[in-house]
Amino acid sequence: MLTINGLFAYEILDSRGRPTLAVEAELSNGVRATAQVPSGASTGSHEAVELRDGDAARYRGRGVRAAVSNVRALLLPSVAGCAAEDQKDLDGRLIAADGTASKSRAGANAILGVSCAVARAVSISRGEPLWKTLGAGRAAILPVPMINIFSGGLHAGHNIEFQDFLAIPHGFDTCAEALHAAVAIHTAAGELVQRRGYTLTGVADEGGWGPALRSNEEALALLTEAIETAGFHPRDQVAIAIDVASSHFHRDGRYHLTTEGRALGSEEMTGLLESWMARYPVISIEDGLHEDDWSGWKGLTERLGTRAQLVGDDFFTTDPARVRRGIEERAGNAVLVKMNQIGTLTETFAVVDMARQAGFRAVVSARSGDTEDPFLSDLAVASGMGQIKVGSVTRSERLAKYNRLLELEARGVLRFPGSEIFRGIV
Ligand code: 2PG
Ligand code: MG
Repeated sequence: MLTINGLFAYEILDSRGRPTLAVEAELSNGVRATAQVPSGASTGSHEAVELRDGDAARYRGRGVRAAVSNVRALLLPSVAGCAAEDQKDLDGRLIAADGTASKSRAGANAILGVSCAVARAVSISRGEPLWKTLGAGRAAILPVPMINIFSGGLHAGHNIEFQDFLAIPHGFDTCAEALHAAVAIHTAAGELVQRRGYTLTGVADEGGWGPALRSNEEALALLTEAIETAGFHPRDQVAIAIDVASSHFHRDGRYHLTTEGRALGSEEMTGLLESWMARYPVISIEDGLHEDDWSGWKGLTERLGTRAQLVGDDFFTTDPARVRRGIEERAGNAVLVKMNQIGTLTETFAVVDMARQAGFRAVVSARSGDTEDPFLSDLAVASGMGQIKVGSVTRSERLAKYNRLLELEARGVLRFPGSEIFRGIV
């Protein structure tokens, strides 16, 4: 039996230059493997707790030395000598060692690092690709990427309110062709905004363009035009997804579209999204309403649910209990899956399996603060849900994930489902 021999954790920096953890696991056969932990900026208030030191003298309080020492002092004693291949047992022990509902004692960042490092060490020990170990028999497929072209909100200095305008290159036979289309659209979009007189100074948090556009709708119009300019058919080949991230501009019961000089209620927001779906090839809307607006979400789903993927990110926070409620109350019809929102692989897969059984779609997602670790690509493949969201096609923490997908496709074992994933809405 393969058992856990040791854990070694250290502080590293994420793509924003903020501290996060790397955790190395060593198994009884001497195999060692490391996993790096991602970190969000537009976080949902129901996420598991990312433990930060709070020492203002280091990284403005964002250091993770306490989480690092928790790996050795708190988590290792509860898993040392335990079976490495029983992920459920391992994660159960980590959750018990922490002992809080929000994982605030050890830190979800510390726990996730251990959960992922052990899984990777097991895959190396078995001589199999990580996705195979993670999938544990689930039908694996390559995911269709959802690629950031324009950023707003918290990821681009609040230029516009909506956070993400993304291309979904689904009408292609291979993942490589889908990525080729995404790069062409990203380039065309950059040229287009410059021709319209906007200045582009570098890239936003996830590698997309972050121009100070006049309105949210302008981003949709420009993206649609960029898809055409790059030579693709909007909707049939390349559709649009938006991450409204609406909790982050919701105050006193209203959605404040400051750039547009108006504040909307839930129903008006739903109406606005519906009108944009009619004018632009939008097939996926993430966090269209506030994370605690359950009745608004039910109305949104009733009105748009047969025509669009309505994704809960801050709304579901990869929490099995919240996803179950969404399924029962018909609030939303898709889940954004972020490992660090919940803190273990076992709970992450619980959400994936729950989504699949309920006929929900699922999008496996990176964080805006990410690392060069490509773990996420194998997770997306293993999930079998056919969608991944990593950010744009620049910045190496993003490319590490796409390049892993390209490698997996080149090896010729996995199928790319393309448009099949969006049957009924494209
Ligand atoms: C999101 C993510 C990724 P963050 O809102 O979907 O784009 O952002 O990691 O900042 O929560
Ligand atoms: Mg989001």
